[in-house]
Amino acid sequence: MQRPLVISHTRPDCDAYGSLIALRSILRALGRDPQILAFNPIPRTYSFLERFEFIPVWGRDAGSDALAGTDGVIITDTCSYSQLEPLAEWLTSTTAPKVAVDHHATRDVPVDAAVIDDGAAAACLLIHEWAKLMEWPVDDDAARALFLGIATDTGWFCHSNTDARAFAAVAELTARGIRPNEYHVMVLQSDTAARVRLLGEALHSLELFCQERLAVMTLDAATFQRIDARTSETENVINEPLRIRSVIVSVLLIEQPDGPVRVSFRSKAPIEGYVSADVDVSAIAARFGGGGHRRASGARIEGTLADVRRRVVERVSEELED
Ligand SMILES: [Mn+2]
Repeated sequence: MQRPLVISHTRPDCDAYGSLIALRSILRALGRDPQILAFNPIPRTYSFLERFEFIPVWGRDAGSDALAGTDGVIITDTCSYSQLEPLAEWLTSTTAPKVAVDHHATRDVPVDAAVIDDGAAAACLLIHEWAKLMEWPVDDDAARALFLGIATDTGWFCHSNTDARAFAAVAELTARGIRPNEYHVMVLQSDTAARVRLLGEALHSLELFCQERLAVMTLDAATFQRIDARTSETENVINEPLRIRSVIVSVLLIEQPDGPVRVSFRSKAPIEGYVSADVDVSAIAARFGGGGHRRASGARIEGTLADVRRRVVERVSEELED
């Protein structure tokens, strides 16, 4: 691959943007001419990413012409057509070899080579380990991007995917001069007022089921309009009900003006003598045509908000009553 195209999932998170940024600089240092493409512009909640070199966006900065010289495709932080929609058709027809770098359990894109490990906390962790193994040069920008991907995908080193591997990687990256607190401020203390109001609306909608073990929040399209919030500003809202001692599963339903209801799932990992249930939310999401991780997953479900909500509550309740 001399001119690989590097892509990641739609509605990119910091792990997706971070892996694009890191792969671009690593590939360049290896003498290649990579082209990275994000499927959505950087949302205002991630404006700190503008401190990095420009990230071109499909449909805005690049179109089909851009695919012409591509002699390979690197897909990172996903490997599922449903998350690669804008190029899904092209991916099925191109003869360019494909490489996946992914830490998700669900996959349906056939690839020629893969760095896949669903035990890795982040795609950025896999890139860090891969580069280290191959002794590829990682410049300061790549290091910062990798740190961001790992820090955010582990929920700032709190989620159940946080492990020695993740800490070892961030220890090495931090030793290069990264100041974690600066990123904490940029990522977690840089919300718009609308986003915090959105959190308030979500909490206001909170309902508990199954002896308060299931938390369900709903955000309808009118709410987004009323408080001038965007659907890209819902990140982490779903984690808030997990503060409740009894809650094992948290569900957030988001009504999109046109299109299916977006449903996210989170579950607490079992802790001996403290959290008894072990709910695999990727399996629940898969039942609705979605996917993800055991503790964090999502699906897009056709139907009205009320109808989707009823079906989801029914399905998760079955799981919790087992
Ligand atoms: Mn990820």
